Amino acid sequence: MRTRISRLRAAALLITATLLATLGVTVIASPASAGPIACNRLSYLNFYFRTGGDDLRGNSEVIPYLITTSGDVELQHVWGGFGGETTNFRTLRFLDPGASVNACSVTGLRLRMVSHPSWPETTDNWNMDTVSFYGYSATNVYSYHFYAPSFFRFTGSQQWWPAAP
Ligand SMILES: [Ca+2]
Repeated sequence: MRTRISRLRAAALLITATLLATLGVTVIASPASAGPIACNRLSYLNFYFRTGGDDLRGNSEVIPYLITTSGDVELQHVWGGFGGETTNFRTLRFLDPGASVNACSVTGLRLRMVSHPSWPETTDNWNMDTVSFYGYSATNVYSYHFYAPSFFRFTGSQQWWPAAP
């Protein structure tokens, strides 16, 4: 009986340590508020992009990547236009439909803005005030949340968020 209890205690300690390790990785990877809600395979992500004073043109493209413990996984690309001072909603899936990403392996988000100016436009700039997303399983179970409150200005020479160190 005593052995059984100590095994249970050891299992509980292991689970606690694993949870803390998971949370620790999330906190270190990004200043954002982010983390798994449930360890389910993600199927789609509902994104909210808040634009500030400089719009994202209709011919500009945003390429999102989930940062995971086994590398970056590319999502479907997003196109503007996002008007100034608006919030735009997009449901995104993985670019590779066969990609398998568990919510508990996600540690953050990376975005790249690519401008495709048509003459006589110059390169687009975009002020992203906030970005958030909610990840869901194939059976619509809410499994991951991400929120980054930090303002960022994308330009032709600053295409990546977070900015390269
Ligand atoms: Ca713009």
